Amino acid sequence: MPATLAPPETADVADLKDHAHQLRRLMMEMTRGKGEGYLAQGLGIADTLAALYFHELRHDPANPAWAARDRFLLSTGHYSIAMYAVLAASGYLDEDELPTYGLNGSRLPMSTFDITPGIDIVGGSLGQGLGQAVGMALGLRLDGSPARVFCEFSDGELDEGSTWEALMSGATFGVDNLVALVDCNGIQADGPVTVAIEPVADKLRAFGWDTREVNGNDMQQLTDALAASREQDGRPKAIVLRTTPGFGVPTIMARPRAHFVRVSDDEWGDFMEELESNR
Ligand SMILES: Cc1ncc(C[n+]2csc(CCOP(=O)(O)OP(=O)(O)O)c2C)c(N)n1
Repeated sequence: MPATLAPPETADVADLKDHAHQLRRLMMEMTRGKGEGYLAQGLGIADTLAALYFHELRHDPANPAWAARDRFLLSTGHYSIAMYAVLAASGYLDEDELPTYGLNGSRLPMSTFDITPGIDIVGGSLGQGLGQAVGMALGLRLDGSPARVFCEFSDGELDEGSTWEALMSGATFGVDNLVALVDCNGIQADGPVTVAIEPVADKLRAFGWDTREVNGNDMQQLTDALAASREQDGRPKAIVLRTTPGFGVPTIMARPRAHFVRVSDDEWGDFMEELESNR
């Protein structure tokens, strides 16, 4: 990845889909090691991370401290499995380290921590990421940096007042170098979302954010929305991602409670086959 902030060329959607598939494979293998993990959310957000790390983000894994790099902040710390997959696939981590996911003493804890190369914020306490992203975007702008900040947060984090405070401050400060990626996968810890968060996109627009809504498992829609988010018009950007937990593995997609997935040894072969036949 050249150290440049020139706008990326047109997205190679087929190539990005291959990257997303590879991320899903890595996540399956990671969960296999421990027999459990936050796999469903990871499979759901894989397309977004592939679109970011292999297309939209200006970053350089060989020079991770590059000051002008775009930042990606994962607010939903338990989506860590997806981060480790994309950090390994893009060269920040060694793939050999991935099987340590969630094990004692590992640099890859089940919820993100700043001990992991490529992870910028601690994410275990939900509802904190967007506020940090607004501050970071503001700081970069004050420094005259061309870098942008991308911040994922979940529909569960829309239950948190701190997220709405951050939405208001982002609009107040007009941080158009910030893109919020709102993962609306429809589930929280105990099953479907029951808090009245909808209509999410309309609410974000009412809060002053330039908002798009996409199928978060459709690479073309994702890359189009990311391209549109480059506009510098004084408004922060938001993309509402409608993702499917377990995407790519129908048996996991069909689980009514997919927040934390346990898979027994004899199920793995079938799951991997499902993943390969659904690419
Ligand atoms: C501030 C805070 N409150 C509660 C929790 C406990 N918790 C962990 S995951 C989770 C579910 C959140 O739902 P969502 O973020 O939508 O995640 P998903 O179910 O899609 O994985 C909760 C409540 C937490 N980590 N942080």
